[in-house]
Amino acid sequence: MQQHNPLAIILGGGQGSRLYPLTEQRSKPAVTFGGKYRLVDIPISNCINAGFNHIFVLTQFNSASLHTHINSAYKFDQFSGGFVEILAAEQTPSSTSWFNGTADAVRKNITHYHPFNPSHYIILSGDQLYQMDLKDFLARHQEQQAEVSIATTCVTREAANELGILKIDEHGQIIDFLEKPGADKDISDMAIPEAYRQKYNIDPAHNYLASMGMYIFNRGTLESSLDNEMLDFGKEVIPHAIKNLKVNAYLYRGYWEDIGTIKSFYEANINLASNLPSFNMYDSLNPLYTRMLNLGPTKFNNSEIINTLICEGSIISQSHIEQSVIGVRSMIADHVHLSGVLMMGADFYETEEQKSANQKNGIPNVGIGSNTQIHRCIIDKNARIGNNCKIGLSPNSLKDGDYNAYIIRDNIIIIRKNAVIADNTLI
Ligand code: ADQ
Ligand code: ADP
Repeated sequence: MQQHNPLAIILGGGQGSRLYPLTEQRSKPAVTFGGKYRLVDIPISNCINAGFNHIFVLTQFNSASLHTHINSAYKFDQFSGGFVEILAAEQTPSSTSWFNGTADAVRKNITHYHPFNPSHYIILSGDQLYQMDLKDFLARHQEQQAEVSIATTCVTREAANELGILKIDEHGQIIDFLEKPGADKDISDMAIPEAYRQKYNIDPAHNYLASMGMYIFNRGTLESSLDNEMLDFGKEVIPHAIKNLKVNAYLYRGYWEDIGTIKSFYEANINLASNLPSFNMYDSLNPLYTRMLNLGPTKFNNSEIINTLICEGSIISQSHIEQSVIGVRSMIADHVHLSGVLMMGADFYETEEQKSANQKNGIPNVGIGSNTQIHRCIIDKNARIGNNCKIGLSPNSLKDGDYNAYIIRDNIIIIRKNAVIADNTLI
């Protein structure tokens, strides 16, 4: 491979409104995932596993929790020279506004990249689940002598609605691009050519090539592509590059999931607990890094656990848990029944004094009280759920909306961070 010194830029999110209320108090990259990770750990781990350890994360909302996580999780030794640094939107003498789109976010921070003298910029999205060999992505970019490369995946017509769709010729050259065509537009002429499909053995149901929102730019190419007023990669910079530059489509064949909505976030988490998860967290060559916690092993007292992930430091007593992901420091009392629950866990343990005070004040302890049953629910951190509650057991009666302690979206109940759900509550 040729010499290179790539700089990774992770687009850490606009407001994250589609993941609300999980993004009420934290930025999207800081949302927890798999009970012990944060979303940002995924692109950062892919970079580190490729040996790309100059990493910036761009964000603009609620970045305090993200700072805490990144500062405690990613410490490089002085010899590697690696770093993960957050660039939050800031006012400067030349710019007083927020980031107005992905390209604007990258442009506004350009002076921060120069000291590292990058050969390439690798732009990654902060809310996707995948394991890509980014070394291979860069190697193909160099081999093709491209100025820009776009990572792509094959999708169905339905999935194409909300993605950037690339039209290629039978040699794989990109000839057109359409950002998020929607359901009504006739895009049949954008379908992958038969010869290309056969060459790569592509399932005929997945006959559109979608941009994964991940790009490699040569250094000069990115800087000149942003030397204008364009605000967004998908809507402006990429279509313009396709018309004017040598742009290569990199075909990625592994698992990839955009986890920007509550529904896709919930399903991607619960899938981790299935018999054969789509995302492999047990690959010693591609570990998923996160913050180390000094927690005791999880303790099960006479419980039944089926297809479930349970993270460190939890105590579970005489309960039945299935198809669920249970985060760190989860306290689950007697005779609880959980199915399809993503419980994010807790930031702290309560002392015996705190528990007595809770009892005096009629507040449940952090965790889940006895005899409670919960189905299809996301429980954010430090929530207090009382005894004898029935949550989500009648999915047909759930109505989307904001009910203070919890909200309902796509038939999924989301209990807010620090929320209190009193004994005997029915949702
Ligand atoms: P989207 O993901 O819909 O489509 P966008 O909303 O621009 O595009 O978000 C891209 C990434 O940037 C996300 O991780 C988002 O959180 C982050 N982001 C958005 N605004 C930001 C801002 N102001 N500052 C920092 N980060 C910000 C894109 C492409 C499509 C492609 C899909 C694949 O435009 O062509 O198909 O990704 O998911
Ligand atoms: P989130 O994890 O919800 O994004 P933060 O990262 O800001 O939020 O909060 C987690 C940190 O705050 C952890 O380090 C945790 O130890 C600490 N913390 C939060 N609430 C409490 C509390 N009530 N008591 C003790 N520590 C807490």
